[in-house]
Order: sequence, then structure tokens, then C-alpha cells
Amino acid sequence: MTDKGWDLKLDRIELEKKVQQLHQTLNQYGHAYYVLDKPDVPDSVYDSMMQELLAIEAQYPDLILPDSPTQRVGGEVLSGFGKVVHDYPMLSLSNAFNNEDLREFDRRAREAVGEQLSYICELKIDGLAISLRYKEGKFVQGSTRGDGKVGEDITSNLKTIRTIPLVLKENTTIEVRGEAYMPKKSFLALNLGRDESGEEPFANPRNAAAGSLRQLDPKIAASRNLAIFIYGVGGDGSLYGQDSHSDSLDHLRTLGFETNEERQRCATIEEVIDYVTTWTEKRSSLAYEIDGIVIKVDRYEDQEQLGYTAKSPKWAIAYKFPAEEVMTTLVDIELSVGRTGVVTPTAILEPVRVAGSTVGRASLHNEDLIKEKDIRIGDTVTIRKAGDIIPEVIGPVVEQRIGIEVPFSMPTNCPVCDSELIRIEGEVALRCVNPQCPAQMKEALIHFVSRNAMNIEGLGERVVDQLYTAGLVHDVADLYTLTEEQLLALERMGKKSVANLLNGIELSKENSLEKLLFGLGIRHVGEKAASILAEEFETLSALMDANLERLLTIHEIGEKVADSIITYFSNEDVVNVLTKLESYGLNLSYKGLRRQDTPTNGPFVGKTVVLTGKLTVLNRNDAKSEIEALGGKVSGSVSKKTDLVIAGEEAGSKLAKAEELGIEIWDEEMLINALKEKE
Ligand code: 1X8
Repeated sequence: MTDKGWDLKLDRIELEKKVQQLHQTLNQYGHAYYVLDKPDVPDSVYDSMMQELLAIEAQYPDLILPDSPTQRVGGEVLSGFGKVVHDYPMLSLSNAFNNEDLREFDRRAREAVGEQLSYICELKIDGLAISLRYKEGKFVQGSTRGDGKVGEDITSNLKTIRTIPLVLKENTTIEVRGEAYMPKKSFLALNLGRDESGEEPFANPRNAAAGSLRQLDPKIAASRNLAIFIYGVGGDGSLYGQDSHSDSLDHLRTLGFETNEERQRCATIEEVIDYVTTWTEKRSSLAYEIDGIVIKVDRYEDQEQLGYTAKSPKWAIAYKFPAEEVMTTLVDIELSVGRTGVVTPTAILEPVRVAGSTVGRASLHNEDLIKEKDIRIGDTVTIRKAGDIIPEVIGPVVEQRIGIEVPFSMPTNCPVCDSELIRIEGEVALRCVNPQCPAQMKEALIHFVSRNAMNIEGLGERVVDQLYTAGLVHDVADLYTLTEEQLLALERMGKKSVANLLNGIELSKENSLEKLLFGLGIRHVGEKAASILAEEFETLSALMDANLERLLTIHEIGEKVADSIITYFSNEDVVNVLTKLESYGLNLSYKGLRRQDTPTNGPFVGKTVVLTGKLTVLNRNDAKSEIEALGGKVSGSVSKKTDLVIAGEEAGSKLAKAEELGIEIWDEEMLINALKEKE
């Protein structure tokens, strides 16, 4: 070093050598500091070396190598994430929820491999599954789990995680798996900062970690203090000469990875249960969140004997800690009327934090359930999130009653149209059967235009509401009479969105019959039944002419569905609407499309989704991670690339833009239904 700063007047060869040296030393110091927690040198030494390397790289950008320790601070902003096909699929684990499940797992394992078997118990880190590829000792690519087969390339973000070695201690080519997470302390600090700057806090460390790694600007991930535990290799450790999972973990540690050191070998399932019990009690003392315990058969030979199911290894199981339950006050019970007239009660709660987010509403399912559990307005109730996402009331805390609680009874009349509610035999739900009920009519319209039904672009819930309120549309046939003039008179409807909408309506006339059949909302006729019927009868009139016996000849159509179809088409109003649809030029025949035109893994696969407005039941971050877990990409802004907008209450400009662009729009209930279907 000279007094003018670092001496950069070395020749090229010397420079390259210098850079290499700096890499090696900085990587070694970094490992000692971040992974081993035992610094070799004072911070100042590390810092000044890093400055030296940065200075060289600033002057000679061609010397910035992908594995330079400077890359930890986050390089260029990306325009998107590439896809990574995993060499070995990233499987999920089957779950155990109690000791009996664990004993059952043990019985099967022993049956298959015999008594010599032993287990390794490890903490189940509540983070994000990650795969890291190393080529000849150098970190070359890191990715998310994705759908297990294909993940997203988040290499730049992962490089910012200090506990991911950029260079290994050996020149190995290896793929390792682990869980990226945010330590509790970092999470609390991050949320404090977000609160102060008016940003929405993250619901939990897992969401914060996932959110950080999904940023296109690696500087954000670099600022988030993430960490990783490596818990295995792609394929298994036998590829690298190990005989057991525990040996492989030791090997991973010698290569420079951070492995979790709380693991324990257990010879019997009772020892496993002891480990589970211990950590159920001790989990809050950890610096990071865990959501369960992973139990693996140790020896690879034994693992091989046990093999795999389509989804998960048979030699491992994840014990999941029970969902967090909290108490709060049931302030009121609100009623809503759905498309089929079913009146559903929703609990209005004193807002309370549970499983990382604030909950103010929860599903109560139906009246019977409220009666059965004797839930009263004013009660203290326990709640939890089913599947960690959908809030539900478990029951009242009877001991806390003070005598002012009011038993709930369903009204005798529809809260929207006031006609008498009916309980259909054999069903628990109460229904408004008034076909003119505004709530139902609106819901029916929304269903008719939705993507899986008539798929009318530009028609979301908000526009349906406007059309209905303005008296322009009462039944689905009225949609096909709308004029430019009528639409332009509506609020927030510009020339472009009107043209879009009219175009969408026009296009929908060409849909194959099954889309219409599903869209009509005939009870018990879902998408699948609609396809079967369309294929079988080919035209609407043939279906309408079919009697009960004929319908029952179709293998997949049972009595309930057949009855419902007969009842539906014997309604004069229905026939009138269908006649009108025909006169407006709708196609009423089957076009020979395949039943399921896009085989997918879930409702959001490959879709870009935008969440906007206030969600009242779900927590926004939860909703986001669920959508992502189901293969969707959640984006912050609406553009032509957006496939779906989920609009909560008081949604504003994003919703308007989505409508303008003719993007499909869902409300919160539709989202909940889609998530439930997936469970
Ligand atoms: C998931 C996780 C595993 C481990 C720890 N945390 C997790 N979240 C572990 O094996 N120690 S394994 C795993 C999986 O295979 N899906």
C-alpha cells in the first residue's frame, strides 16, 4: 500500500495472483466469522482487505470473478429469474402430526429393513428450500424448489448469503440442498424498520426470507441478513462415498457448509419421540424458527430398501408442530349470500395476531357448527389458521363467559332480499331460493364470466356490480345486449376498456358448450361434469331433452347431479334465458376440445398474479406465499403480462388498470375457494 492508496501499478499477472490471494483469504476469514462463529482476525483486517479487492475490481472490472467475495453485497439488477431443472427432484416429506403417526412410520420402516435401523432427527427449519450447485469446488448456481422439478435461478441473491461458501474446501462437483431462513432477530429488526417507513411488515420470517430471495435486485437480499442450513445432497451422499446421512452431513461440514448441529441419532422411535417432545418445548429458545422435526433413516442401504412414493421418500417423515391457537373475542357474526343462495356466517373478531399475522375475520362454516360448538356473540373464542393460512374458529372458552354472551341464530329471511330461507333436506346450509335475489344474481353473473366458465375478458366483479346496479344486466343473457353507449356511461369506463369488454363478450359467443354449461351454475355441475355432458350430448338442446334415465346412463353422472340437471332445465326462467342466448348468436354445441386444455399442477401455475386492496379474511403475505407455492408469480404492479388480479376491499388504481386491460379479476372469496380446493 502507498500513501496514495492501494498500489495498483502491478502488472497483469501479479494482479491476477493478488486477486486470487485476496479471494482465498477473504473466503477463509468469512467462513471462520460467519459459519464457525470464530473470527480468525479482527474485523478491521477483513474490512481493509475487502476494500483493497473492491479497489482493484473497480479499476479492472474484468477481474471481477463470479466467486469474488465482493459479490456478496449484491451485483446487477436482473430483469427476471431463469428456470433451473433440478438434477434430482426436490421432494417433499410426508407428515406426522402425533406420536402415533411416528410409531406407524417406525413399524413400516422396521418391517421393510429390520431391527438394525437407526434414525437421525433434525430440526425442521421454517424457511425456503434451496438447491446449490458447485462445479469443481466453485458455487455456480442456486435455485428455489419451485414445483420440485423446476425451480427459479436465484444465484445472485444466494451469493449474498454469507454462510453459502463461494468456494469449497475440495474441488468437488456437487449439488447440495438446504433451507434458507431469516434469523428471528433479523426479522424483528427488519419489520421494525418497515413499520417506521410505513411499509407493510412481513407476516413471519419465512415470508421475509422468501420475499428477500425473490427480489430482482440482489442488494435487497444482501441487506436482509439471511442464512442457510445445508441438510443434504442431491441424489444422496453415496455418490460422494458416504454410507449414511450422518456421514454425509459431516462431509458437508468439512466442505465448508453450515449444517445444523442440533441433530441426534436415535436407535428407537421412543427416543425420537423424546427428541420431538424436547424441541416442542425448547423451540422458542432458538435463534431461528422451526416448524417441526425431520426424521430420517440414517443408513443409505436402509433408505434404498424403503424407497420412494411418487411424492416423497419413504425413509423420512416430517413431524409438524401443532398450529398455534390464540384467544380473542367474537364481536359479531356477519352473513353473506353466495351464488347458490347459501347463506354463510363469518366471525368478526377482535383483531389478534396468530401464526404471524393479524386476523379479524374467520370462517364459521354453517349454523350447525355454531350450534354444535355453542359459539355465542361476545364469547372468548380460540382460533387458529387451518393449514397455516385460513383462519377458523375452534370453539368458545366457556369458562370465560360473564353472562352477556348472546347465542346466535340464523335469520329466517335472506339478509339481502328478505325472502324466506330454506333448509334443503340432507344439507346443513340455509339457502335463499329466490332466483331474483340480487346477491345471488350478481354472484351468478360473476361465475358466468369467470375464466373457467365463459372467460369474458374485461369483466370483473366490480364491473358486474356496476352493470347490475345500473339495471343494465339482470341475467346472463343481458350481457349480450350491452352497447358501447351504455357502457361508456358507467363510471371508470373509458373507450378502451369498453372496446375490450365488448370484444371479450363477442369472443365468448364462440366458446364450446362445456364452458357455457359450467358458467350457468347448475348445482352439482362443476367443470368436470360440464365437460362430460358436453362431450356426451354435443348440443344444448340434446341435453335439455334428456330424461333422468338417459342422464344416468352416463358413467360419471350420479343421481344427485342428474336430478339437479332435470330440475334446472324444467325452470321456465332458465329456458327463457337460454332461448335468448341462442337468439344472440351464442354457440351451443361441443367443439371437441379436450376436457382439460391445460394440464396443470394447480390453479396458479405459470400465472402472474397481482394482489390489491384490503383482504379481510386472509393475511396478504400468507395469500402471496400460498399463490407462489401453487406455482404463481406474485407481482406488485398490473401490466399486460398480468394474468389475474385479486382485488380485496377498496381496491383502487390497480383494479382500475386491470379492468382497463381486461385482466381476470377475483375477489377474496374466489381466492379462498381456489386455495381450499388445493388442500
Ligand atoms: C425440508 C427440511 C429438511 C430439514 C430441515 N428443514 C427443512 N425445512 C432437514 O432435513 N434437516 S428436509 C426437507 C425436505 O426434504 N423437504
